Amino acid sequence: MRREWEMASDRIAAVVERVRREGWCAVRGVIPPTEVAVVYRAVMEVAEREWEQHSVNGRLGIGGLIAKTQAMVPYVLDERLLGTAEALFGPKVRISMTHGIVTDPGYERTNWHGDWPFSLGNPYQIPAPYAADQPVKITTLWALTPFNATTGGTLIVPGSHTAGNNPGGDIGYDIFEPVASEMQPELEPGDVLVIDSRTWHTNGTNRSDGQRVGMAVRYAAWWYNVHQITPGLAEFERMAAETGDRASDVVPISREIYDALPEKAKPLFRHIVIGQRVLPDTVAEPAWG
Ligand SMILES: O=C(O)CCC(=O)C(=O)O
Repeated sequence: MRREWEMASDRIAAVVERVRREGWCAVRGVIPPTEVAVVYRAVMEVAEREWEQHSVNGRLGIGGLIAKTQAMVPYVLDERLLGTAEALFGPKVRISMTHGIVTDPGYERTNWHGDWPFSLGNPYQIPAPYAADQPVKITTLWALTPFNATTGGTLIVPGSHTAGNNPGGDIGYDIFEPVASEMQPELEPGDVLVIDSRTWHTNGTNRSDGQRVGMAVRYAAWWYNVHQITPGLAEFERMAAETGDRASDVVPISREIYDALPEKAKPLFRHIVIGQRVLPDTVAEPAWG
C-alpha cells in the first residue's frame, strides 16, 4: 500500500510537471467549499474599506493583503502549492506578494503581461529575451467567486512561459490583442490557478452581473530580491523619493501578526516583518562570500 507521503509527492509532481511543461495548472479545492465563504468575507471587508479610495474603473487590487487579513494563511500552506514552489525553487521559498482582486460587472480584459520581474517596462526587471529557462516565481490566482468566461476569469497563453518575452516587452505584439491559443480555465470558489509568472496572462471581461473576487499569492525563490517593493527598506524609499510613487504591493506586517501565524507560515512572511533590527556581527569571519 502506498504511504501518504508518497501520494502527496505524486500530487505535487503532477502540478510541477504541468507548470514546467505548459506554464499553468488548476489546483482544485485548496480552500474547501465549506470554508471558502470565510475567506471571501474577509477579503470583501477589506475591499469595502478600500474601494472608494483605491479602485480604478471598476477594479480594486488590494496590495499587502496579508497585513489586512490573515484568513488565507492556512491555505497558502497547501502541499500542492507550497510543494510546487519548493520543488521549483528549493526549500527556502517565500511569498513575495499577496493581493485581493475585485472586478465589477463590465470591467474589460486588460493587457497581456508576465508578472514582475518579467513585467517589462519596470526598471527592476529581467531583460528580455530571458536567457535561461529557470522559473523564479509562481503566481497563484485564487477564485473566491467563480472564474469563467462569463465572470472574466484569468486568461492565459499556455506555453508562453518559455517564449523568453511577453507583449509588455518590445516584440511588436499588442498587449491587448487576443492570442489564438489563449485559454480561460474554469475555477470554482476555492480552486487556484498556478502559473509560472512568465506565462502571459490577463483578466477576462466580466460579463456577469456580479463582482468577480479573487486573490493573487506569489511564491518566489529564496534569492529573489523584494527589497525594492518593501516600504521602509532603503531601496524602496530611495526609489519612492526619486519617482514620487509608493507602490503598495507589499505592506509590512507587525510583530503581533507575525507571531500569530502558524509556525509553518512564518518563514514565508518573515522578510516583511516591520521593526527588524540589523544586529551587530555575530561571526568573526564572513561566512557567505
Ligand atoms: O484578474 C486576473 O484574473 C488576473 C490578475 C493578474 O493579471 C495579476 O494579478 O497579475
